[in-house]
Amino acid sequence: MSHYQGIIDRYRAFLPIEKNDSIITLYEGNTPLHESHNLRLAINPELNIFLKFEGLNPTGSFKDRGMTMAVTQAYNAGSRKIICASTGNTSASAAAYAANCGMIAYVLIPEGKIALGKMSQAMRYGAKIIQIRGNFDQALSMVCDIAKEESDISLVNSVNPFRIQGQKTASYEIIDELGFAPDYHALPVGNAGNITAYWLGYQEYFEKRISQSLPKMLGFQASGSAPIVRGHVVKNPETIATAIRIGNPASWKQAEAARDTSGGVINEVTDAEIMQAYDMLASLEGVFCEPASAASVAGIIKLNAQGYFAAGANIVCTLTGNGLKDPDSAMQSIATPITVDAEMDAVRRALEGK
Ligand code: AN7
Repeated sequence: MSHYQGIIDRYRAFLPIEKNDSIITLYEGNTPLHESHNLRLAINPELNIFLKFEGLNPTGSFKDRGMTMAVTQAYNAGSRKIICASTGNTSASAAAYAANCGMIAYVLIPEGKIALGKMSQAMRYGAKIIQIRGNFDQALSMVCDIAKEESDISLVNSVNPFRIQGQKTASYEIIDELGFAPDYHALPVGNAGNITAYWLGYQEYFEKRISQSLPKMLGFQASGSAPIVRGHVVKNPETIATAIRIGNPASWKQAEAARDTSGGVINEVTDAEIMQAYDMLASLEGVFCEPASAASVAGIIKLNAQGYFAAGANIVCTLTGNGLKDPDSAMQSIATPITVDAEMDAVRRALEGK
């Protein structure tokens, strides 16, 4: 078949996949690289700002790139059970890929701290969901222990190297589409798997001379959940961007290495800055991402205000998840629509703002 078959099929030569492996795919990847115009004008007309909209993956987040790899590997190794801790998106993705190949997905989530859309996805895909009275970091520590003790259960958090392998394909797509690597790549940082994966992808294309330069990696944590910025574990992380409410990232060292080797930065953005960028993306550009995703754009707004970027810089921001995931955040701090009688006069008056 010649139609699009997902990231493993497209980038098989760059991935640890055996010839006879059955591929578990939901046709993830191949997401748009949106060239911003109104947003760019609002931030700095001298910058070129591209948005890699990962919210258009099959379960609505970038996790699908990693999950097709992790689940394919587990399935072909004979495993029929997977487990993960999650702030929401990983659980939705794991549940979907497990459903697709008849596996059981166990997910541990922090009670009350995952967005409604993600919770409803994990439930409908049929995951076995356990809510804990605790946070993501505690959930991750527990699932790591369980996977160590139970040899028939495969761990699919990003500590699983196959997740990173899948997620690096987003960098390939960007270079394949632009024809060059951007000068800067900005993304939100939670457990720090994705910044690790993007940096790996950029380095591989550079080493193979497919691209001629490397971007500076710019990672952004929410101020209330910014362990890498602070230089120590945050015991009780808080942020409106629940996806990145993480106080002890598993790939901490790798994120620092990506920052330092690329000459980039890992910085923080406040919840207010995140929500402002979230609003700008939707209302100026027509791109609706979830709050955590907007941390990438909030971050470049902050750096731009400090004079960080030279004119003409090419910047790619990853928008990691879809705005529809989190209707509660969407309905916050915004005027609710008015209701009128179903009569033309009433509707006309409303149109005129009376
Ligand atoms: C929308 O789902 O950790 O730095 O358990 O859902 O690779 O962790 C989600 C993370 C950014 C941070 N944006 O990525 C989970 C989880 C969104 C996310 C991140 C997440 P990493």
